[in-house]
Amino acid sequence: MNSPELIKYQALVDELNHHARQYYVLDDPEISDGEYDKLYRQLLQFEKEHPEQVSFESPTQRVADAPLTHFEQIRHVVPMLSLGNVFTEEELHAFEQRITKRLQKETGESFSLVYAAEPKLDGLAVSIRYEQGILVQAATRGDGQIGENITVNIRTLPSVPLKLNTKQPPEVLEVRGEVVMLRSGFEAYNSWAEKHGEKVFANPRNAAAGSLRQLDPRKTAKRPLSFFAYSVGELVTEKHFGTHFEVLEWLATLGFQINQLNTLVKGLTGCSDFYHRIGQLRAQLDFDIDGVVYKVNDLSLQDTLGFVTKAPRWAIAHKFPAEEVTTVVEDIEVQVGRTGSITPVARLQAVTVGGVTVTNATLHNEAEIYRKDIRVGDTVFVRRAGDVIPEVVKVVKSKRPKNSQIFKMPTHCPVCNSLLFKEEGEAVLRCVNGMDCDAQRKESIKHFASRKAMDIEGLGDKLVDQLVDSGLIHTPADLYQLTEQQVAGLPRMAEKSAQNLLIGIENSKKSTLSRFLYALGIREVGEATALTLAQSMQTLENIMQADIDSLTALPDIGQVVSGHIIAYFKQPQNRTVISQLIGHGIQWPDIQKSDQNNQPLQGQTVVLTGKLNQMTRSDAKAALQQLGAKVTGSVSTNTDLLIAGENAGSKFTKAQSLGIKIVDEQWLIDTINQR
Ligand code: I6G
Repeated sequence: MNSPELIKYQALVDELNHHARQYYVLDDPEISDGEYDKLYRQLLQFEKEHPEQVSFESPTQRVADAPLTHFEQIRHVVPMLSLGNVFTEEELHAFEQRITKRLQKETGESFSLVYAAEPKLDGLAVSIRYEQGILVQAATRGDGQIGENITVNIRTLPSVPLKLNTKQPPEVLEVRGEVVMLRSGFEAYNSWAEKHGEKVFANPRNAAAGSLRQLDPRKTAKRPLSFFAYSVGELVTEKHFGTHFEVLEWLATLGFQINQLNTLVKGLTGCSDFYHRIGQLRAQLDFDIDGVVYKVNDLSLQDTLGFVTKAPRWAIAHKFPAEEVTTVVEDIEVQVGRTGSITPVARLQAVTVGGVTVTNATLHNEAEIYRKDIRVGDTVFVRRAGDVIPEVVKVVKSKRPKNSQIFKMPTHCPVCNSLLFKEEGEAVLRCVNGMDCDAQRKESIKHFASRKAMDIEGLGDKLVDQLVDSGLIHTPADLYQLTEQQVAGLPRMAEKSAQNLLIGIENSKKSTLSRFLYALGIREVGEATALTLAQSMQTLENIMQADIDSLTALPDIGQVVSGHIIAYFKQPQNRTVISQLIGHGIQWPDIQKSDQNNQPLQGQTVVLTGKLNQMTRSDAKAALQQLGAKVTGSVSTNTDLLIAGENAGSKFTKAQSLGIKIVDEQWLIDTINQR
């Protein structure tokens, strides 16, 4: 392509991106659909003739043309926190009292606070990372520490810019927000799906979640998803912001969609008025919401307030009451979990609540049933809030049948009949028969195959039950010896499904050490612990041989978890299954060894503040991580070290008041050079 042609091509890319933004982000189209399609066809023609010149920004480049095998795990550099909740005006009042008191104590001043108020969208939280203005990664929230890499899917959303709309992009920007399927899009998608024999979704939230979890981005691209930005994670820029609202306004200029209903309010009255106004608008909105969010608008006050374990002190979600309906308890059964925990479950007369048909509700544990006095035959109120398992709120005593019986927990496991135990200080009863109990065996295999573990496509819960009941498998290792003939011979099993299952099993062999560890189902070893074990110890052999001292020396692993890990690897049958799995070809890439002896900041929590002169912030951060440090955004009692550049502000004073060691940029450079 000669250069005038290239210029014309780039202008066409820019023009199409501009119109897509007007349409999808600003809801203010400047041209008709037909005119847009005409320009798009011209672009396709150019690109067909000059494939070597295709720009990464071109709207044709949003959709990758090959499916993934599974989603890689990503640790969030800045954790994706959750929000505290309030349901009543009294709780909201207590929130404001708490934070104004704290601010007064910390600063000696009294405040009447301004809040940024916004509707709380009921979708999926994601984090989208830009480096030098280019979209490089997108991840789900996951458990807040570790999410899944959904970059190829997020790229297909027209409301997500592939390149930030600015000539001076920040070095790093992580934009956080919610992906939703608009109600209008949801209705249209479901009627299309019904006509074409595709899966119909129960509600827009499930539709958004299911669409982002598609391994084939070509399918995600067909789903009408929108992204609304609400905050930032890691941010490396020369720019300074005084308020949360300024950050949102900046995000809007960069090309992100910000909820039009966001506004600033004063004090409790402002919050409460906003809550009622949005509550009244709720039914008319084109997106589902489950409440509103208030955030202290002043960023320096946010800094002063800091965080509790997993949530900011300076923000709160004011939730709408969850829908409650009445139904009848037809039976109470107990379920045996993967680790033998016994959970009572109410079987209910089918009822629709929160847009979903509910037939079961958890009763948590024995004490909860007795406290609420729930009996078979009772009419009960059932609640389903967001994504959580439905629960029984209370019994309508006036409707209780005359001859109803108090529910009694069983003394023996309903599956293997062994005697149940309750450990001291625990609320739950347990079956301690381990893998000799068919229920625990099945649950362990389901966990092994699950999405965040070995991610075996095509192996649903019912199929695991069938495979165990028919005697085809006893352990996860047996999965890898199944033949198509065996699977196809199961009742109600189509040949195609049998083939798909074997492909899913084969694909799962390429895994990672952390997924494999998580899949083993060791008590209290969740995804984050599995990742810590894998990254710190690098090989399975090291982990299997680790003693209590080396395990408790790792971040966030205490005596109890270490005890479970050691006990697990001591059991000969567990070691046998592991060696069979590896013998069947399960493998993972080597983990890069970092020299622990050469990590002078190993295990330390470090905060960077102020302007650095000799290195960029992202280089400083990367260097600190290489030195073994965990880099966080705010100073607290957990901080070990503050690196203060020029004009360090409130973080400096806070670190001083907490007696935290403070060093300058030169100290960091000297430490790097001494390695
Ligand atoms: O503005 C928000 C909306 C929803 C949030 C948020 C959220 O969670 C679903 N979470 C956080 C941690 C923040 N803002 C800061």
